[in-house]
Amino acid sequence: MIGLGEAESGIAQRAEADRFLEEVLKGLAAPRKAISPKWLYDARGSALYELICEQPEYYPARTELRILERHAPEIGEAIGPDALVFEYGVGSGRKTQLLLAALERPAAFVPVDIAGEALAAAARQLEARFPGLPVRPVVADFTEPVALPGLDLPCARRLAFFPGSTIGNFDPPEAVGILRRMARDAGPGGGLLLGLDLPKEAGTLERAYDDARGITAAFDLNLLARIDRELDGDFRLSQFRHRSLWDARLSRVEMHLESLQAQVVHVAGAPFTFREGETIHTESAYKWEPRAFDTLAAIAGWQLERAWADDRAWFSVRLYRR
Ligand code: AVI
Repeated sequence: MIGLGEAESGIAQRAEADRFLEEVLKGLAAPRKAISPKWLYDARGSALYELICEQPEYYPARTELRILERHAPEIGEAIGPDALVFEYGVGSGRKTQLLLAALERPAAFVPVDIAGEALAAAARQLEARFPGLPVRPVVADFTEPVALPGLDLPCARRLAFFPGSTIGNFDPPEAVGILRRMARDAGPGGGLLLGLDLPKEAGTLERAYDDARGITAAFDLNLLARIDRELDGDFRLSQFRHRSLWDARLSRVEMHLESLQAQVVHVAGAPFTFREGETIHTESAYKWEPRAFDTLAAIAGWQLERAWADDRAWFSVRLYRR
């Protein structure tokens, strides 16, 4: 694995813990409390996210998978042979397997993720499924502007793969930064295959982020459990509830944790006061009109080449070229 040795990995983990503390203290002290969604994904959070993807209300995962299944041959043809594929963030691996199976002679696969263990497991699974395919995992935070190793692997073209509508979890300026970084990684003539969730009726969107079984609520509340465990917090989970809200003006679903009473919570010894009904904003999921997103992608150097959607036009898989 292209990544860190044991000592460096210990240092990296401590730096990550410091950043978590710093961001939580800053986010809870802000006039409108907010914590970045990236902290939702500890081991339990990642497992809960996989479960969310199986809930009937959470349409994005299965809709994207169906588009990839249905159009795999055309997608493979549009990308072309001998492609070196980068994937930013590892998921359950089903989409990756579909893509790699659709490609003619993929040159290599380079998954990029901050979670080293999940990355190594995903790499082993792919090596078993595609014998002979070079798989070179890179432990890195893809939201940071760091150049990737693995760019020197021989190939006819490079493809950045960014499924799941994860781009929707970033505010537009951050999204441009990430798309620019991918454009740099892909190089001239490179491609970007991206999953994009589209705006739709408010109820459908709010239910997708607040399923009846309470899996999304558990995923959101797990952030407080993580703060208690890792940052010496004293959040009482029973005193907060999960909420999902569609903001039509900003075209985004927001996840919030709402305080059920006036209370004081401590993190690493620092007190934070909550009013009854006050919330911590924990995630935004932007739902982009395709044309508006293409304009954003163009700012980062990407031109739309092809797009595929489901019959209801709820989700789009888009191929861009540099
Ligand atoms: C990872 N990301 C694309 C998911 C989304 O739909 O925004 C995260 C998620 N949050 C709640 N449900 C799913």
